[in-house]
Amino acid sequence: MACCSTQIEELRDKMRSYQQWETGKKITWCGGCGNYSIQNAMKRALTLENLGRRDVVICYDVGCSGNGSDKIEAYTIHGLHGRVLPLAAGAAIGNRDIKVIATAGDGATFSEGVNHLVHAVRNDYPVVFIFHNNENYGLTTGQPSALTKKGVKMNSAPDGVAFDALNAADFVLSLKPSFVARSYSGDVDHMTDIFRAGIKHKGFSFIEVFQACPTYNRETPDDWYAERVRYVEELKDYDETDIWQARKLVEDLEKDIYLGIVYRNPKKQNFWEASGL
Ligand SMILES: Cc1ncc(C[n+]2csc(CCOP(=O)(O)OP(=O)(O)O)c2C)c(N)n1
Repeated sequence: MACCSTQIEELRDKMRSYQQWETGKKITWCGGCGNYSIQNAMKRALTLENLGRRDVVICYDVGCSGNGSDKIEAYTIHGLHGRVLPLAAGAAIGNRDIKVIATAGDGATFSEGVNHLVHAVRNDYPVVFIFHNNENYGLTTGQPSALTKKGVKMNSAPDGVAFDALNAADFVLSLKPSFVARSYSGDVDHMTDIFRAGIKHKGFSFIEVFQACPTYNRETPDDWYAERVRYVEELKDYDETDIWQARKLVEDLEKDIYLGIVYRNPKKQNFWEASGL
């Protein structure tokens, strides 16, 4: 009985600490949008890592993902489109005692802000980057991004996208990062685990979340992902410190889409170590 009541008390504590993130603000995301579960997984990961709302700064880019900025009770900054990474790096460098999380969509990250991504990886800033890949510019109603698949018909590309899509994880791996992981908005438990691993990492954690966008990206809805996602843990002999294995693993974006920690380089010096500051 004593054991039971302790467990219930612990559960209540967890719930109270989970509720600290709630703002009660009106949600503006579409029904079925992956942002609900991504934001929930983020709250769960923070709670399970025993981080409170005054222990984190969450930096939001402009976009549907950015509209999460007032739906979480914490220090949040809603910055300019494509500029979330320098904003987050500044916050992290300005206060070593605070955990910094950045979120942005694929439009912001691979067009307006791709330059910032390159330097965030190179400098290994202590920032957890939750990259929302819904394969389009969602907030402005479905223009193709550099990650929209070739041939897909979008609102401003009615005949289909003419160019090959970039592969986000492979691009980042080519920059010699310290941490690359992938998850999917339909799997909250998996996202929670991956976000927790990213929070624990000392340098720049690049986390790609494949995100359902039922309104504007009808090509890859939840069902499409559900049939294709696989887990790195299922692979025998996978070596997450081998960058060439990692690049091979992330190549396929059509058939077997692997989720998990794809690459980790424990030897890379983070921003503080390399700069000696
Ligand atoms: C410099 C700049 N360019 C364009 C815009 C217009 N704009 C606002 S949100 C948005 C789309 C964002 O798409 P994405 O970054 O993929 O995020 P999502 O909405 O899909 O989450 C655009 C183009 C802007 N606000 N600032």
